[in-house]
Amino acid sequence: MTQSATNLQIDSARLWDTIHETAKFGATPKGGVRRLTLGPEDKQVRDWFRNACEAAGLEVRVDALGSMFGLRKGRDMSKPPIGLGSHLDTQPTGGKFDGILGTLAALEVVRTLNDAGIETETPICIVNWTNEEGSRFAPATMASAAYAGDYTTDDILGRKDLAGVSVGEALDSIGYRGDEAVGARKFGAFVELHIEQGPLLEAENKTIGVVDRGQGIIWYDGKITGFESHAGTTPMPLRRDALATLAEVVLAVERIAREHGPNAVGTVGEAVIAAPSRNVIPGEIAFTVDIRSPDAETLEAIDRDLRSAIAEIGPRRRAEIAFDAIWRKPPTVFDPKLVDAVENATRALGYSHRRITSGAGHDACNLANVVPSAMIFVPCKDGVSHNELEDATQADCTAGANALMHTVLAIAGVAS
Ligand code: HGY
Ligand code: MN
Ligand code: MN
Repeated sequence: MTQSATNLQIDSARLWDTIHETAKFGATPKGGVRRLTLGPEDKQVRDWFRNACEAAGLEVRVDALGSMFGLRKGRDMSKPPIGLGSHLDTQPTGGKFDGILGTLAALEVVRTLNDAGIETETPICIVNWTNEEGSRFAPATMASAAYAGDYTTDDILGRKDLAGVSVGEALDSIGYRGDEAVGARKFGAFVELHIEQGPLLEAENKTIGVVDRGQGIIWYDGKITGFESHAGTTPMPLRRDALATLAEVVLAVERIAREHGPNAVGTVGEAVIAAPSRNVIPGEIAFTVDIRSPDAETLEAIDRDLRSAIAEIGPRRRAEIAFDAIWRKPPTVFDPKLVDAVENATRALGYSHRRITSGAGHDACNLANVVPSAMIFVPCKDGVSHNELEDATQADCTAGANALMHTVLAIAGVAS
């Protein structure tokens, strides 16, 4: 018996149970999730996801970078499927919703269509993209970026983590180096549901964010070389202190981002002293910088100002500062027609909503370069994410999944 698609609603309790069931893979004592890409916890959730997809009748394939695809047949298999999904890997201090909501909501859409006996005109394909977070291996969103042609598969397979393990070795260690060529699978469109990871929707009491743009991002790897020497015997004027030099760089990042605000941010998220010891003046430090703005010119201006600040700090502190941009993601403009489809589905469902720019990077921002793409946001508590306190409500997650489902139905069409 086919239920009418018009008033179809996802199974809220089942989605909520799924989110909390999979949160046990990498669960942390503080109630978060630590599931670094291609590690043992990621394998656990991948195996769970594969089984759930197969139980829902999907044909599951894995590509050469481990991205997972679950295909649900449509009446007209000659048409490229509509893609929906996100990522299952997390930050070291991750939460239960970042990426996970979008991937599990995609599964819930399939489960709901199955229960209702609805066949779509166009096939649909749910996706778990490998390594969206970019914490263990840089850059972030690497697999969808390779899918979109920004990197070769071999380049990404060779990227190494701090322990010197390559992406290829990590894929093999969990058995997820698939045989599908990266980018071979084409989509007719791609839609990603995600928590906002910012404060706007909650502050304005809006249920849905209709995402029309995404910030541009530049990531840098930096290395400061000073000179190790005795903390007790080296007079202050003679020191070449790499950590004190980094302190000036950190404050420059903050100052320059503020100067280019309000739509600009800058972060030094990693700093590793090569051979730390409390009575040795740090001689070598590796660090990272992340800058973002929705405006391409602002991003370039921050880049210029950062480089000139570093050119001044280094010589004055008699330290060499190597500073290389390793990832440049221009600002994203999502497909206007697909964004309208999200807004129409949201309005038809009666959810409060607003247009919004994504502050975070997402796989959909890469897909947008090769296929019409859009995103749907729901609020998260206090706008907090990349923190174990990350939280969202069942009602908002349900609303997001319903908006996702009706957007997909609108573009895929209902055959029966
Ligand atoms: O960094 C980002 O924006 C994403 O959350 N990985
Ligand atoms: Mn994410
Ligand atoms: Mn994230």
